[in-house]
Amino acid sequence: MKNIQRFLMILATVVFVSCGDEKKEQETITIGEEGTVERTTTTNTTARDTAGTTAEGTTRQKGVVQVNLTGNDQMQFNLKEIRVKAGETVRLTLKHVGQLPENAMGHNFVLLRKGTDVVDFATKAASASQNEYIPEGAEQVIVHTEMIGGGEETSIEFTAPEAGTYDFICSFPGHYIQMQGKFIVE
Ligand SMILES: [Cu+2]
Repeated sequence: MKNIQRFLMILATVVFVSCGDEKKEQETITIGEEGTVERTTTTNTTARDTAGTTAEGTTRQKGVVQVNLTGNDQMQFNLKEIRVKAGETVRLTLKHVGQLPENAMGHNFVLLRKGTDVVDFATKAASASQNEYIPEGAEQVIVHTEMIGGGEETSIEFTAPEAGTYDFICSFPGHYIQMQGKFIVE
């Protein structure tokens, strides 16, 4: 009996100590330089990604809008909608958060001109395996990233086109069915 009491007391002490440690950690974060504040904002990204809705996955800094797009092994983009403003500089980072290699589960981001027939384009793209599934000289493509595999990341920078709604897809064969969304320029 006495042993159990002693054990409980020790447990209480451990919990107390770890609480103290946690607090200390928080204080350290708060004290940091201005940059730390930004990092705190970045932490919120996790919540936004989980929500997976509008205008999210984007942050603005010094006139550049950063879009954080991810693709996974289940053929899914994290964003169904990307919103930017006409003429602003867009930096889009595509991160493959899965593990499968490029030849099995490659992902890219392809922004298509207004009025492009997505199915028609994706069908042509599917046969352009020698060119990372971007049809040679395709006029429908405004901009695209390279094709990447699990664990890889790639970025492109471009000027947002005129206002309107554009389609974006992953042009790996068959992926566009799930991996497509709206790129909305306001
Ligand atoms: Cu893909």
